[in-house]
Amino acid sequence: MSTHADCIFCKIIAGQIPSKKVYEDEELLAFHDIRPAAPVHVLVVPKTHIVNLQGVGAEHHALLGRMLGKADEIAALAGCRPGAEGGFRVVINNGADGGQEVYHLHMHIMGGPRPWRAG
Ligand code: DGP
Repeated sequence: MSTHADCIFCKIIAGQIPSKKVYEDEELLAFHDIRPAAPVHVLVVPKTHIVNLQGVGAEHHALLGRMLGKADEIAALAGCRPGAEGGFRVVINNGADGGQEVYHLHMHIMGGPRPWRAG
């Protein structure tokens, strides 16, 4: 597993910075966003340090698929409502033009009753 000493999400994964955990397995961690943009706002991160989707290698395709495949389960654990009346948004920001602030790949899951501010 690759970690970066100065990466805030690697520190959360290592337990060096506290977080409100929603889900954890051997490859992924999900925790509540510190600056929620929706009533439910969690981040799903791979435990291995991947910067973002730019230049991601084929060796990570299965892991990326798992992140998406786990989205519904993690959204439910976090409190997103099920079914057509509920649902959630998934966002991955990449690079400066993509508005990425933390350079450890993370998938935002946002949900809960509208209106909420994320466009
Ligand atoms: P992005 O713009 O996609 O890189 O979003 C980074 C998100 O990470 C932002 O919504 C705030 C969140 N965040 C930054 N630092 C921390 C932290 O220390 N703890 C938690 N829980 N979230 C953080």
